[in-house]
Amino acid sequence: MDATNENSENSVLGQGAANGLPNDGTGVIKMDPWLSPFKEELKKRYSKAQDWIKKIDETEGGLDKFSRGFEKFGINVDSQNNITYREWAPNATQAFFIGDFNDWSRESHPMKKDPFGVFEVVLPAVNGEPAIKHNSKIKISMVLPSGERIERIPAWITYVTQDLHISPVYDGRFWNPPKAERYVFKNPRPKKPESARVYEAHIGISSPELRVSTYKEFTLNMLPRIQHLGYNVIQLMAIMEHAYYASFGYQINSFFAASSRYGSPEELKELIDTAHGMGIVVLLDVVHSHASKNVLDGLNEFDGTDSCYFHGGPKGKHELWDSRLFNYGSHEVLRFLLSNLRFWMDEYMFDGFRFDGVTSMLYTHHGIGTGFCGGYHEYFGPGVDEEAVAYLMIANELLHDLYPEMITIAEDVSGMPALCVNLSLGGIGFDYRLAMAIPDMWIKILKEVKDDNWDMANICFTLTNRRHGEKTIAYCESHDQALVGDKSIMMHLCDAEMYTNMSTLTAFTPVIERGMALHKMIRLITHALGGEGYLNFEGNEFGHPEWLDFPRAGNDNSFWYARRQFNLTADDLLRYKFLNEFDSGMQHAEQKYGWLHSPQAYISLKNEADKVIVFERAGLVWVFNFHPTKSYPDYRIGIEQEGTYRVVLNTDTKAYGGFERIDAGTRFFTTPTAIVLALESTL
Ligand SMILES: *[C@@H]1O[C@H](CO)[C@@H](O)[C@H](O)[C@H]1NC(C)=O
Ligand SMILES: *[C@@H]1O[C@H](CO)[C@@H](O)[C@H](O)[C@H]1NC(C)=O
Ligand SMILES: *[C@@H]1O[C@H](CO)[C@@H](O)[C@H](O)[C@H]1NC(C)=O
Ligand SMILES: *[C@@H]1O[C@H](CO)[C@@H](O)[C@H](O)[C@H]1NC(C)=O
Ligand SMILES: CC(=O)N[C@H]1CO[C@H](CO)[C@@H](O)[C@@H]1O
Repeated sequence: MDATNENSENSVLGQGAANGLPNDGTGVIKMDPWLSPFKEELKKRYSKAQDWIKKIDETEGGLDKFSRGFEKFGINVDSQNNITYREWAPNATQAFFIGDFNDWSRESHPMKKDPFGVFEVVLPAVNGEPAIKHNSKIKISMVLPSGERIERIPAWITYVTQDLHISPVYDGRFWNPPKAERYVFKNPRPKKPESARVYEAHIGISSPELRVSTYKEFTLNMLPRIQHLGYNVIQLMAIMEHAYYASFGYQINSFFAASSRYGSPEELKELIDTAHGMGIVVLLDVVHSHASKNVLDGLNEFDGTDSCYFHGGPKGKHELWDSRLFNYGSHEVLRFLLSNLRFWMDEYMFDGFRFDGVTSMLYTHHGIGTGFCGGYHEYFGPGVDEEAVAYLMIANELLHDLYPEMITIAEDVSGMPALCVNLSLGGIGFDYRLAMAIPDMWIKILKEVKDDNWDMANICFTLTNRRHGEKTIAYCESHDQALVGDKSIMMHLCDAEMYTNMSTLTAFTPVIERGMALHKMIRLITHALGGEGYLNFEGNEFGHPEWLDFPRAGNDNSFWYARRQFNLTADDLLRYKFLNEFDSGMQHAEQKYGWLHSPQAYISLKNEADKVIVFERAGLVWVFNFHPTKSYPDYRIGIEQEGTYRVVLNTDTKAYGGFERIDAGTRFFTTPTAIVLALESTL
């Protein structure tokens, strides 16, 4: 997008017309005629986004400039080391810049207020050096109309630290390392992967040790592991600074700060650059759905009022999450959030975002107490927060325009139509949505259904029930399933026997044998049928035991469950290594055959009595036998393309901890097993 382009409205939004489709937000009706009763609503949505863009063009010189708010707001250092600090705090009457640099004087550095509520102060360089030392502590002190004094951490601050020995309240820091200490990126961003194989990770838990792991350790230990497994996308959770570690990153207090728990900003840059060098793209979990209600070190009551960045009153509060809700209809909030996205892209070289809590953003009821049954009326009308919809439309359009290779993923449980369709057609513009119904299905089956009662048709239906023309990322379990009082799928399958019977020195028990087989099959069928992308939460690739629980008062601040026991796979005498190698085999097979970016599977057989599922995708034939006891020699299946097929992936192979009951030469497969066959000519 070009800031100087007078006509950027057309360059942004004119694509629909060029395709011969209506240029009014209703193009998506061509893809889904069921949307036609909502034509007027679609038009309204589209024109709301368009009006915003027009207004920003007129008042701010275009979206590009508008979304580089970090060049104007917060603390900026110019080429001659003058420091300028600007802050939007419309309801404060006076403001002062305070910190170590002026011995916290509440008088010495007053700021000037402009008619838009923006305070400004310039600190000229001292002998050519910045007037504030790198990493020293700073704050803003403000006077309210009542005369009351309040102190806040700058809203656009890029580094904050917490010293729990002194106080849980964060210190704002001026991050301005000398040139020699700044990380310099070496690798270009990799190309956007055709198939997204996503490894969802959390820096702090990424070691077996009972402490918070670091960016450095992740770079050193985790990146090679993820590369070996064959994932091409890393989705980093809990990076934006969050005051409460146990919130899993969901109570953000400083939106522009990378969490200092794991190390310095430069160390996070090194992590991302190193991943890029391996051809892996890195996505940030961005939380724009809500914010921490912290006042002293958050955005809450920033200028002393209940509103500022948020809606005032009950509309600005999320009851269940006990947090604040942004006012997406405010010009300055829009600047803050759009600039936040660009900051992570430009400063850290992230390759895109997983937008957290999209359902909460889209609806005024935030999805609380609402079951979405798929009736289209649920997606339009008064239940929808059209300001949030417009925000997400603009964010996606801006990002894809500036960074054509970037990826956005929506965490939405509601099934909002056109969420992953271009704005030019009237969509909200995400690349992918998460298939949140799939993990729910697996947990339900594992909790409630006996082995011989698994419903083949229902499994196939849930795995393939998705919107045509919109891409979905499938997963068996994410961090959610490990966190909310639940446990990992492997733990559901094997429970206490994981502690005693995973040794390769003892014979398979029936529970471990079945559990390992099903763990591989559940992943494989989800991978193959469930979407256009696949996601794994770190550790589950090798059947991580137990669950996640972060240190908090209720568990005596224990790290016991706030870690990932990667060394279980390094132990040659344990069976976890087989599950790990299977995951690697599965990802690499996808890399070779590209089923995720091939058209949906054609399911040729769902046999409830035999518990057999057969389908074809990407020219491969997939055969699953879920039967707990039966094997089928000489089972006949129909195949689209005749020829000689060979096994390319077999859950029962010895390398994956199986029995090798099917070898490539025979036509047998046995309980419970899955094989993937490819035409010999493609091997
Ligand atoms: C904030 O200031 C504006 C402009 O001075 C005023 O109109 C508004 O009522 C104030 N809001 C609050 C909550 O005090
Ligand atoms: C820095 O401040 C000095 C003194 O106010 C001023 O003369 C100079 O132009 C400023 N430098 C830049 C790059 O704006
Ligand atoms: C894994 O590492 C943890 C912590 O360093 C250690 O306590 C445990 O014994 C190790 N387990 C294995 C199987 O190596
Ligand atoms: C959506 O836009 C992207 C690029 O912005 C383009 O590659 C893609 O073909 C578009 N899709 C549709 C359905 O127009
Ligand atoms: C074969 C084997 O090691 N079986 C053990 C599985 O675990 C139980 C206790 O949970 C032991 O009693 C078995 O000996």
